[in-house]
Amino acid sequence: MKPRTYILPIALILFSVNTRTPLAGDRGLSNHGSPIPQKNDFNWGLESIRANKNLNQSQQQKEIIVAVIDTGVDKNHEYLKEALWKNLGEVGKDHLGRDKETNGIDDDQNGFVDDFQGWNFTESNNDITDYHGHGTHIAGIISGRHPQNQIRTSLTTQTKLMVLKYYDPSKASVENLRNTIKAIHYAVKMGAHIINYSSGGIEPSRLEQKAIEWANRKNVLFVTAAGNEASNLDEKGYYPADYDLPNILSVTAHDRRYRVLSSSNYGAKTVDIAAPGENILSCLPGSKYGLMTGTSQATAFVSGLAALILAKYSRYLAPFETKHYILESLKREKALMGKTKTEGRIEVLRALSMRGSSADSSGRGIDEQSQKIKEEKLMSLPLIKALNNPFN
Ligand SMILES: [Ca+2]
Ligand SMILES: [Ca+2]
Repeated sequence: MKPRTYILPIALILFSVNTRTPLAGDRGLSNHGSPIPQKNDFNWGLESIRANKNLNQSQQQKEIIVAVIDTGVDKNHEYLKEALWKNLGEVGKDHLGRDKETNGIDDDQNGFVDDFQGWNFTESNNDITDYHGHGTHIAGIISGRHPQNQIRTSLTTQTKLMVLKYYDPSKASVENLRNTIKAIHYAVKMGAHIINYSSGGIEPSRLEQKAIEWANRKNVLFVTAAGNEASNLDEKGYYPADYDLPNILSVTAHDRRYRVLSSSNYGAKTVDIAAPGENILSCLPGSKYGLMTGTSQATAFVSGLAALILAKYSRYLAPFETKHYILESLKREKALMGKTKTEGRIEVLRALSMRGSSADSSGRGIDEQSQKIKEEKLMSLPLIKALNNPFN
C-alpha cells in the first residue's frame, strides 16, 4: 500500500505503515500557549453545541470515566488536576504503611505497577507527562471547564479522565499502533465507559479492530476522529474511524458556520457526525492555553457529550443507546449535506433534554423499555441502521 505522509504540529513527517498519529490539524499548537485564555476564542465551540450554560447538576448522577488515549496530559494543570481518574487499587497505604502509588508493587494485580493515574505505554511506567501538547488539549475539551470566568460548564463535573499515553514521535509507527491496542485493553479492563481516540491512520489493524470489538462487548463507547487529510472516507479508509462496529462514533470538524473544515476528512456513508473543531481554545502543558484545530478537537466535544448522557441515566447505557441519543438529537445543517451520514452536528441541550418515548431523566423509562425491546429492534430505526452499514 502506498505510504502516506502525516504532518504533525512539530513538523515531524512520518511515512506511515500501520501508524497511529495524534491529529493536531491545520494550525497545530499555537506556539507554546498562553497563560491567559484569549477572550472570545474559547466559547464558540461550547456555544455552538449549546453547552455554555451550567446544567442542572442533579442531572449528573454518577461518575463517568473517559479514557484519553493520547500523548499524556499536564496532570498539574489547574483545569485538569481535579478531573483525573484515580485507580482506587493503587491509592492509600499498603500493609506496611507505604503509599500504594509509589511502593513499586502492583497492588491491584492488574499487571501495571503503581498505575494510580493511568499508564504510559510508550515507556511502560506511570509517568503520564505530556511533552507534546495534543493530549492536554483534548483532555481540556472533555473536562469542559471554562477558564475565563472559572465556572464549570456542562462538559462536565462528574467526568474523570483516565490518561493513557500511547504516542511517542520517536518510536516506530508500528509501536504506536501496538501501544494503542494495549491502551484500549487497559481502558476496558479498568472500567472506562468511553474511550476518546483523537488519532488514526490509513492502515486497518485486525488486532485493533478486535480490541474495539471487545470494548463493545463490555459496553465501552469508542469516539474517534475522522482525520485531517481533506479526504472523502467513502473512497479511502481511515482507521479506527472506519471499522464497521456499533460502538464507534466517527467525528469530523465544523467551523463557526457549520461547514466541514477544508482539512477534515468527511464521508456521507462513513462519518457519523460533526462537532466544533476550528480554533478551539483549551489547555496546554505548563498550565497554559492555546488554540488547536482539527477533527481531534471535534472528537473531544463528542466524548464530553457522551459522558453527560451516560451520567444522566440511572443505569449505564449500551454504546448503541448513547449513540442513539447523540444522533437523534443532532441539529441538521445544510452546510453538512453530503459530508456525514447524519448531516448534523451535536447539540448538548437537545441531547440531554431528549425524552422520546423511551426514557426520562431517571432512566426508568428506558430500563423498562430495554427489557421489552431487543437491540435489533432499536437498531432498525433508519438512522441507526444506516450507521451500522456505512459502506452501503
Ligand atoms: Ca496495578
Ligand atoms: Ca503500588
